[in-house]
Amino acid sequence: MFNKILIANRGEIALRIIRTCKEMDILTVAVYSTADKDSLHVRFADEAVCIGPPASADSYLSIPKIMAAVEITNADAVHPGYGFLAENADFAEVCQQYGIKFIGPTPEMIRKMGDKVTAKETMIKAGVPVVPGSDGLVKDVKEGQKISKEIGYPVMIKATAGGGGKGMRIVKSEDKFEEMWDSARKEAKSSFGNDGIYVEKFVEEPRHIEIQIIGDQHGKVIHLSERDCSIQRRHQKLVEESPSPFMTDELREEMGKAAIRAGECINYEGVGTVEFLVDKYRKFYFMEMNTRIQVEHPVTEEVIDHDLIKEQIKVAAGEKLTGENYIPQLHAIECRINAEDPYNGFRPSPGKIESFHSSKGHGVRVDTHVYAGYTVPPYYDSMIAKLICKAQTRQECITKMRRALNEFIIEGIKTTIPFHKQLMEDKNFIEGNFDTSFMDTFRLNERD
Ligand code: MV4
Repeated sequence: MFNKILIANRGEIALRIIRTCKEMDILTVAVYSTADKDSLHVRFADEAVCIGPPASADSYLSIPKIMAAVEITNADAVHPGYGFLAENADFAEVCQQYGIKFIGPTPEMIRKMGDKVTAKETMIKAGVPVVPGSDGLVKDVKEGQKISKEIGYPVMIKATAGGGGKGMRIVKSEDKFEEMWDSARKEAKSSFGNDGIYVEKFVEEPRHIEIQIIGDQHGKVIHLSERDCSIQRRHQKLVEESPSPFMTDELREEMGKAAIRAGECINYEGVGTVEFLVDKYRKFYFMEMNTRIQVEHPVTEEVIDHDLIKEQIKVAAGEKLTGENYIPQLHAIECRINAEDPYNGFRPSPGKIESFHSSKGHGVRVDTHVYAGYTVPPYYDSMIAKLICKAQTRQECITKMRRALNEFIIEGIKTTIPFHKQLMEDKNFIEGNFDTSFMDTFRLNERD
C-alpha cells in the first residue's frame, strides 16, 4: 500500500480523498494556491505545499509545480481527483516516468478515451452499441452531407476532442449543414486546438445514464450500477440519482454487460464511468467514457454501501477486486449546491459565507469544504457542497431531500438551494418523467 499520497486538487474532493487516506493509514499532502490558504484540505492534510497564485494554470494545472511538491514531500502516489489534471495523459505519463503512481488508468487508456472517434471505434470492436454515424473522422462538408443523408436528419456534428458540448451542433436539414460544420470546426479548433469532426444520428429525448465501473490490474472489471444524470444545464449536472427511475432489471443487465465489455477491451484499471444515451424505447448508445472519479460518485457509494475512493486506491496499489457487480439496494439523490444565483441565470456568486448550517439527520450526507466565515474564491468551480440523501424508495428519498434542503442555511452568498427546493416539488421530476432537455423548459417561480 502507498505510504504517502499527494492530492493534486482542492475543494470538497481534496477533503474527501484526505478522509479516506486517514482511514487507510496513508499520509497525505495537500497542495494549494494562495487563494486557498485557509481551506480545510490544507488544514486536514498531514503536510501542505503552496504551489502558486490563484490562476489554475499557474497552480492546480501546473505539472512542474505539482511534481516539485511530490519531490520535496517524498510522496509515492498522486490522486488527481476530478477536473484539473485528472484526465491529462501527459501528467499521468510524467508521474510514470518519475516512478510515482498516478491513481487512475494508464496514459494510453486516458488518451484512447479522450479522443472520441478513437473511443467510439474501440467500443464498436468491443461490441458496445454506438450511435449510427460516420466511420471515423469526416474530411469535408460534402462527405458530411452524404453521410447525413444516409443516416437521416437530424444529425449531430461532434468534435473528436470534445466533451462538455463544445464543438457540438444539431443539424436539422441539409441546407443548414455547411454553416453548422464551419462553426463547429472553428469552435473545436479554438477550444481544443483540434478541428477533427465526426457525425452521428441525433438521438431524440435522450436520458443520460452512466454506469460506474472499476477494474483491477489483473484484468477483472465489475460494474457498480448506474446513475441518472439527465438533470443538467448547459452540460453542467445539477442533480444525479441512483437507481435511474427509467431503469429496468433487464436494461441494467444489458448496460452493465456493455460497460464491463468496454472496460475489459482496454484492460481498464481504476474507477471509470461509461456514459450512455438512452432513448425513449430504452435503446442505449455509448456516448463517452470518463477515466476519473466523478463528482457524483457519492450517489453510488450510498446505494451500494462502499467507499469508492478506498476501492480506487486499493486497485491502484495492485490489490485484486473481490466483489461482484452491485445492484442498488436503496435510492440516493445528490443535489449540487453551487455558489450561483438561480434567479439570475445561475450567475456565479462568490464571496464570504456569513453563516452556514448544514443539514443533518438519518440518511443525509453533506460533502463540503466550506464553513461559516469561509470566502468562496472567484477563480474556480462554483460548487461548494453536495447534499446526498438516501432512503428505501425514490419517493422517500425526495421527501427527505426536501426536509434536508429546508434546514440548510447558507447566508452571505447566493446558492442553488432555492432551485433544488422547487425541483423536488416538480410533478415531472417526482414522476421520473424527464430527459436531458428538462432544464430547457423548467421555470423557477418568483422568489418566495
Ligand atoms: C448526443 C445527443 C443526442 N444525439 N449525441 C452532450 C455532451 C456530449 N458529451 C454529448 N452530448 C449529447 N450527444 C447524439 N447522437 C445529445 C447530447 C446532449 C446531452 C447528453 C447528455 C446530457 C445532456 C445533454 C444535453 C444536450 C445534448
